[in-house]
Amino acid sequence: MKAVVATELDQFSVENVELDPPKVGEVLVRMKATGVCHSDLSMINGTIPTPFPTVLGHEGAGIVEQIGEGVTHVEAGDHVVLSFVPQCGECFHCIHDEPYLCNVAKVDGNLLDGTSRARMNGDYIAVMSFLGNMAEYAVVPSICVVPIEKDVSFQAAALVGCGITTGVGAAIKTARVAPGATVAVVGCGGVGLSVIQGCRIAGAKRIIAVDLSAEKMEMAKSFGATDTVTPGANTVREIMGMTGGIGVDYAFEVIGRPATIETCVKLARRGGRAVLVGVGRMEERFSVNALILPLTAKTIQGCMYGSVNTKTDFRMYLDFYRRGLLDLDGMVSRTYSIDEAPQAFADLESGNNARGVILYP
Ligand code: CND
Ligand code: ZN
Repeated sequence: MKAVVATELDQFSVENVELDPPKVGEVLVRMKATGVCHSDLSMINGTIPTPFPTVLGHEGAGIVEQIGEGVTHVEAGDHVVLSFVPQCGECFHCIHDEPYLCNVAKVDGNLLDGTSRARMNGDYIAVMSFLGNMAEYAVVPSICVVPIEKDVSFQAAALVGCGITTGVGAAIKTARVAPGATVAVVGCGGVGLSVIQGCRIAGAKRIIAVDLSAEKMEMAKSFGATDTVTPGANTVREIMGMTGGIGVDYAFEVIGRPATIETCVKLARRGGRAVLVGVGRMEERFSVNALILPLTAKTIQGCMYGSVNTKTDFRMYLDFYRRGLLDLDGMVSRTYSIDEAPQAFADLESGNNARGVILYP
């Protein structure tokens, strides 16, 4: 089968990869749609460390082709969304209502038993986040597979696998944005635009979008932003001015850069919150002076996967979509064949798309 593989640092290509059949507790999924997220690019460029080669892909939807022994919650023919975090239901975090932090297995490019099902040129290779679903098929842990109803398109469902769940969840689950709140969203790619939609759903009164791209800020408005600010030396002053010198209740950083993280900490009002969604490099540091957090009672909060409970939230977001609360169709700017993956990544890097999605026949 064809798969998009990060072969070495800064290199990726469409490769021929073979898959072993699913073992106990695993599922073979025929992919129908895979979203191209910045985290895929971050695996290629080393922002998120990974062994090479790695089959990319962590946002997608497809059809169950075959189930391994012991799998009972799905069967062949079911439509599913994949989760890039397994949810075991038994570890410390799962039983303490933090399933997005489930630590049933190490994220080392293998499946839960510490081995891979994917082979390239005869050698076993890694897969991204237990999935590696930027491929025609994927063998994944059954606890990463969530069945959905068959009435939604695969390209809409795919976004629920990462961007939508992370972004909307950052607003309504992680930060719990209150009705009437004022928010800033710094970085309006696929995830940031989803944060904007989450803030709109939560009833935020003012949603200030900040992105280098004017096109992205136009998109931001169509998803619910009430104001836009072009980033520059005066971003903080400008937004302070717009909020009567107070700052915003919640400032979401959705890029993963120290400078924009520091901006978000400054933008949060006294008692407000900076929510860090973007994933930066391990070597990078941001700085906050030692006086400011206690005296202003600000909170800096990390957001992992929109604090998702995949068992309930994937279907909740699809329900929001059916009811017209959440725009998924407008998030898909362009679709690609798997052979066009290099173009999809080029468009991600140049910021052309809200989301690009790879479709399979
Ligand atoms: P994408 O590349 O689509 O968007 C990034 C946006 O940031 C683009 O619109 C850029 O124009 C904009 N941008 C870049 N630099 C600046 C700047 N200095 N000032 C203002 N705007 C800027 O990325 P994405 O939306 O797919 O992903 C965004 C981040 O979220 C990325 O770091 C990704 O790894 C992370 C993420 C986190 C999680 C999680 O669970 N926390 C899950 N998925 C993705
Ligand atoms: Zn992602």
